[in-house]
Amino acid sequence: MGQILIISDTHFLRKNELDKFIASLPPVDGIIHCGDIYLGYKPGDIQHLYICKGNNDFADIPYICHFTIDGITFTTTHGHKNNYAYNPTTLKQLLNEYPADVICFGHTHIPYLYQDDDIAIINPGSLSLGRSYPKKNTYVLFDTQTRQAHFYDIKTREEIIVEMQK
Ligand SMILES: [Mn+2]
Repeated sequence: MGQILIISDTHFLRKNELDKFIASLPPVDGIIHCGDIYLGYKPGDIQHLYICKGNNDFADIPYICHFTIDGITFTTTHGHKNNYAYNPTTLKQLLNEYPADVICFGHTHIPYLYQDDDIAIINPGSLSLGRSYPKKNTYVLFDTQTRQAHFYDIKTREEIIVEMQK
């Protein structure tokens, strides 16, 4: 059963803390980071990482990433441009140029899940500076077989329910 880790807005979590978190999970087939990683990040720092550039990132990384893991195609972008993060369904505009099964974004630090027949849109929330109420720092494990996103609280490691938007 394949799993893809989706995280975002790790901000002040340092590389060793991020490494420790990743090592605490069962092996995953890929790691998607939706932007705003630690200061000083350099491409290649973390293996199997697909990262797009956030408004707090200075490394040479792309604003939009488009890639396939386990037969599932992802388009990712941080979401601070074009107000995407605050109107997530407008991210569908990217599909013309970057066709995908799943779009991932970040920036709001609030978990989000949209699903229709064509696309899933996912914001995993922030791993270190959650802004949901009650406040939780969260991540997503995406099951490549069922194509379902499962959200987890990093503190308790319990699954949390994120209401699906339609
Ligand atoms: Mn941001």
